[in-house]
Amino acid sequence: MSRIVTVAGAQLGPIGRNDAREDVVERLLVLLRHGADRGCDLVVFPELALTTFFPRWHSERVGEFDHYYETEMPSAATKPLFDEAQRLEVGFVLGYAELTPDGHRYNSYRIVERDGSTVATFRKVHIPGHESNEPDRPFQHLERYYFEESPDGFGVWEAFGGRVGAAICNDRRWPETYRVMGLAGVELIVIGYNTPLHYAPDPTQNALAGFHNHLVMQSGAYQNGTWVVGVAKGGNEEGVDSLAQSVIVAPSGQIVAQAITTGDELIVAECDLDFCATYKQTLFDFERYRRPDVYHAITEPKGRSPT
Ligand code: CDT
Repeated sequence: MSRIVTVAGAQLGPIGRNDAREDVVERLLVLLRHGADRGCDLVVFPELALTTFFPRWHSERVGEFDHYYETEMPSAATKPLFDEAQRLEVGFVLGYAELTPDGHRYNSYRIVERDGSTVATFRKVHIPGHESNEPDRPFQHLERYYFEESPDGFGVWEAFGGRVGAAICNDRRWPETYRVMGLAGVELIVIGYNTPLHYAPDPTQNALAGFHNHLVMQSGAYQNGTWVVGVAKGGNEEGVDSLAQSVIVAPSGQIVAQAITTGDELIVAECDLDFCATYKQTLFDFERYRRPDVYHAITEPKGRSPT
């Protein structure tokens, strides 16, 4: 049986701070139907795909921004997306801000199968930026004010005929993200991101944003023998330029599809999950070649290791 999964990265352009959820969902539906027309099994949307990237603003109380969070999924506004995807028999991955009934706030990714069933809800592990207002910045990156770190870590789930994992934005920069999922046999990792092109703590990195984006996803794919789908919310959103350049990366580390705009755009690739074995059973045969006996510093508590 073929294990080819046709995957779309559904890149989004900017979402305004006052855009209605219903209007955003209409944009998602256009991309979803476009994906169905191109024979896709799975359409991957970016991080925080229903709202503007609100951590760029400070609010006196976190609760002032409750309207940017989802308290149920699907909600009345997002149900049309779930219904249409099920009708079209297309799976999808949706990024949103989650406010749980007991008051926890997560940056979340819902993975939905072609039959409408929920595969998993992944919560962002590495939360970047800062905890309190820093008015000297041209814009804030207050993710550490608005979101908690996932208590669950990374998962790999049986879905779409293979082993699927997820990460969100800053997670993609960390090698442990891919390796933890690689150790669980991941074959397809979906990643959504919002990456401002200006990095206030060290603007010398600005010119390298596109390079670093591809560097980490290509190396993560190659070193773990997995497909990686990286999907941006790009363009100029409320005055802040964000990286686009969504990509689909093969287990060889090669980019097989890339967005050419900074707006709503679908990129598509036929991902042969059996191609993962080409790398998992040779150069990166973990059972044969890894040396976890000398990697202990990786899981030691924070702080410089003596070795
Ligand atoms: N959304 C997100 O995680 N963005 C970060 C921005 C850099 S940290 C201020 C990223 O790693 O792309």
